[in-house]
Amino acid sequence: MSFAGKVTVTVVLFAVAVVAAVVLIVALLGTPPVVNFTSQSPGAPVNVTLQTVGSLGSGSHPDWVSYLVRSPQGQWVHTTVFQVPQDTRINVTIYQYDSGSPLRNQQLGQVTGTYGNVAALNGRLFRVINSNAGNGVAHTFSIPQLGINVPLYGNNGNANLCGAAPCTTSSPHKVIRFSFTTPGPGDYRWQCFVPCGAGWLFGNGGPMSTLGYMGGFMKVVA
Ligand SMILES: [Cu+2]
Repeated sequence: MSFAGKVTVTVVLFAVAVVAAVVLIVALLGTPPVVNFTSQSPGAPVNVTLQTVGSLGSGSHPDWVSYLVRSPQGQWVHTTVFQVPQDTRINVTIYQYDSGSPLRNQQLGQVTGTYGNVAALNGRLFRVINSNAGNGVAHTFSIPQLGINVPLYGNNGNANLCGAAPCTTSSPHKVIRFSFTTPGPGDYRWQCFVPCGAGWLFGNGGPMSTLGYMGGFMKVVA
């Protein structure tokens, strides 16, 4: 190869490496947006509404399972990062649109860390879901640092389930409600503990390990 040829190959390879590095950095920095619930009147309970969907239906991973957060203005936002005030009662409502399956770890079928260690499923209080019966568990809402775990009962997998978010209540769904009090300021990791990343090693890759899908942060501020 001529000297000019070697220089050309070197320059081209260097350019490819630079582009790859930039793409990687952008991907790593690309955190989902924050939905802010802190502008409400101080001390008043904060209502946080989420939904879970079996396939997001848009974006770079349309077939991934995902959570969404509804903004105080009523817009569904594809994110798993939300901000709430400290020492405040948080009333969580989750619209669950996905099917379920038996849990690998039955302990995740238990409600912990909420007011009274209970949650409501379609208005009925429950402390535990036996995921080996009925439709199983679709996802969990869990904040390990605060001892919070709530299993989300599945919909019948044979039903005509919503396949593109934001889903509306015209699709089969479950409504899960529970409350807890926020601690002091900090970023609290929350996630689903059902290995629901279909097609990934043991179900734990893809949406299970990507911010904005099956896990995120509850940002607690003063
Ligand atoms: Cu999940």
